Amino acid sequence: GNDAGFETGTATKTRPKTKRPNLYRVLLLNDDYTPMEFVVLVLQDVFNKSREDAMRIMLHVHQKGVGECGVYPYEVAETKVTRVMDTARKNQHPLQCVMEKQ
Ligand code: TYC
Repeated sequence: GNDAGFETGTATKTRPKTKRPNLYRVLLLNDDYTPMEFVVLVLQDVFNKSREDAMRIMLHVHQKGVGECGVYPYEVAETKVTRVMDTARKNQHPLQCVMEKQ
C-alpha cells in the first residue's frame, strides 16, 4: 500500500510494527549447598541489587525454588548468566542461573 491509494510492487504491512526489544527474564535456581551469603553477594554484584533486595530475592528463591533477578535484552541477560555461572563454578558452588524469553 501507499498514500496515493494505488498498489505498487512492494507489499507493506497495514499494522505498523513497533519495535520492542526481545526481553529475557534471568532466573536463579535454588540448591541445597550454595551459601545464602554467596547468593546475596552475587545479586548485589551482578544484578546491582541493594542489600535488602538481594536478601529478599535470595530468600524467595530459597523458599520457592526459583526467582527472578531481572529482565534484560538478550546480550545483557546472557552476560549476567555467564557471570553468575563463572563465579559459582570458581567458588565450587552448584548455583544455577538461567534465562527465558519473557
Ligand atoms: N538453599 C541454599 C541454602 O540453604 C541457599 C540458596 C538460595 C541457594 C538461593 C541457591 O539460588 C539460591 N544454603
